[in-house]
Formats: sequence, structure tokens, C-alpha cells
Amino acid sequence: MSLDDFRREPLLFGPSPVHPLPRLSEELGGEVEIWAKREDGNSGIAFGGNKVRKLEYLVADAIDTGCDTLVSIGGIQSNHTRQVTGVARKLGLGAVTVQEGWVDYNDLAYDKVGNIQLTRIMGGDVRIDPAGFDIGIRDSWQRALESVREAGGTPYPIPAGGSDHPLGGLGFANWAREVAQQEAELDTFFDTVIVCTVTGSSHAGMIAGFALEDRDDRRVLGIDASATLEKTVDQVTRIARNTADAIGVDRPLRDDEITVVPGYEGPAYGIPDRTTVEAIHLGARTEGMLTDPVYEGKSLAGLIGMVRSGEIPAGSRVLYCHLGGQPALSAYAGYPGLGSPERELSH
Ligand code: 5PA
Repeated sequence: MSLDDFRREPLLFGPSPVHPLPRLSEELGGEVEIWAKREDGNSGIAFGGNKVRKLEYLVADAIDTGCDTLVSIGGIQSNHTRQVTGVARKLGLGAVTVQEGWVDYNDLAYDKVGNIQLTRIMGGDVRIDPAGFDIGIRDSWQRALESVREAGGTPYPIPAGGSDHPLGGLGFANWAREVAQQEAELDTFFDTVIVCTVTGSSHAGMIAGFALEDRDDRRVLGIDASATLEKTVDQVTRIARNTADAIGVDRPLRDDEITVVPGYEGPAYGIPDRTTVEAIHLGARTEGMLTDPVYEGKSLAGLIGMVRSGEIPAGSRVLYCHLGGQPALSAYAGYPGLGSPERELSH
């Protein structure tokens, strides 16, 4: 089997852009060359993001198996459920999304603005559930699937983040192949890839995809933003191995290919800390590159922290994988440093 044996429904503009971040590199000492690959700009559907890329494979399967409604799950400010709903609309399918209380945070309009607002505008069937954060399989999701069946529909089940699914890792295995092609065009090589990891299939897919290259001088560092490290490590490992098998990697993955970095997750999933806010400011103020307080601000903090500490040594060429997520920013307008200038000055 190879990646090309799986049907892919094209939902992206094409290869996502890769570009240098010279002012951020300079700000961090100028010894490490930092570039970004932009999944936040990968599609015209619902602002794009990493889930649209994963969904290219899942929705091909949904269509080929005669399903008419995508059913998925996430937090109130889930980017994933916004993208599932957008993709469903684009393809003329229904979308039911269970939205749980994953984050213990109550901002001005947390349950009205940002992702959930966009999901509602697209006509998604949003079902609010009070359950807390967990990347596993939930009863509320099973109930949503059942309700679609009872109404005479044919649901296509998509787990949290599109991850714990036989096809979940394929989108980012394809991403890894795209990187290799872009490197050839640019005549460069990224020895370090930084990616945010929570439900795991973005990170796991790229591990599997890069394993096809069979070179051991590229490090893929998954920065944990789940704050439930063990579950995320287990899930990344399982999905990386399954995806590697599915795309024809003919050797076992080495332990050192699966690296999840703790220390940048903040106090809990969905809650930024000072380091997250500093990273959001640095990216925004040096490059105009916006990141969110739940995911990308944390992976950017990981990149900044590891360059400053020397864990990413001088001479490295880093590719920061930007997975999207900016629509959640408005839901954090009351957070110190992320809202009005007055709020910011008082901290
Ligand atoms: C998400 C996930 P994985 O879940 O593939 O590990 O990706 C983490 C991630 N960046 C990184 C952004 C912007 C993300 O949205 N979001 C989830 C959601 O419900 O939105 C699946 C958790």
C-alpha cells in the first residue's frame, strides 16, 4: 500500500505556502533560520486549518460509503468542528457537532464568538454538552450518531480532531511529502519541524510521512498543548505506527522519531500562560503572524524556548508548522495581554 492508494477529496488551494520568518529569527539571536508552512492559509473553506487537510481523506471515505452527515466533537471553541462543518457544507453534507466544556474559562462571549459563531453561521447543528476535556471517545458523540440514524440519515463518525480513525494520519503524511517537494524547489532542508500536538494525528501523520524518506537527520518535535501528556503520547505513537503501516513504511518506527515536548502546555488545555502570551506577541509583532492561545501560541512558545535554551542549536533550519486556529482569539479578548490595551497595561 502507498499513500496514493487512498482517495483524496481535494479541499485545499494546493500546497500550503512556505516562507521565511527573518525578523523572528533575528529577534531570537539570528543563529537559527526559522521558516513557516501555513496551514492557516491552506483553503478557502471556513478559514482552513489542519483539519481541512485531514478531512481530504476522511470525507472521500464518507462519500464513497454513502454517508450524508458528518458527526464530530470538540470543545466550545473547537477549530476542528468549525472545519468539519465548513467541509460538510462545501460538499452538500449535513454536520452535527457536539461541543463540550473542555476549557474552564469564561470570557466575555466565549460561547458566542470565534469558532462557534462561524460554525453557527454555516448552519451547523451544534449540540452543547457540559463534559470536560478528553481526547477519547465520548457518550455524547455516540448519542449524536444515534440521533442521525433515528432521523433516517447515514452518519459518518469523525472522532475528536479527526485523529483516532484509520485515515486520520494520512493528511499529514501527505503534508510531509509536500514539504520534501518544496525543499527540492527551494534547494533547502529543514532539519527541525515544530508542530503543536493534542489529539495527535497532525504530528503522527508527519512522522509516518517523513519515515518514508528514510533519513535520520530530520527531527519532528511535537509541542504538547493537551496538558494530558501521557494520553497524547500514546495517541501519537499509535497513529504514527498505524499510518506508517498504511502508507508502506517497511520498517518499525524508532522511539526517537516520536518526540512530544512538555513544558509549554500552560496550566491546562485551553488556558494560556505568560509564555504563551509572550510568544503570541513576538510572532505578531515581528512578522504579523497571528497565533491563538490554545494551540499555536503554545507551539510557538516551544520554538522560542528551545531556540533560546540551545535545544535547537545554532545553525539549525527550522520549519514551524502553523496549523491555524486564529478564530479562537476573539473568545480570549478578556485575557490579560490578549484584549484591550488597558487590560494589557494592568499586568
Ligand atoms: C489543533 C487541534 P492535533 O489535534 O492533530 O494534535 O492538532 C492540534 C491542533 N493547532 C493544533 C490547532 C489550531 C488545532 O485546532 N484542535 C482540536 C479542535 O477541536 O479544534 C482537535 C482538538
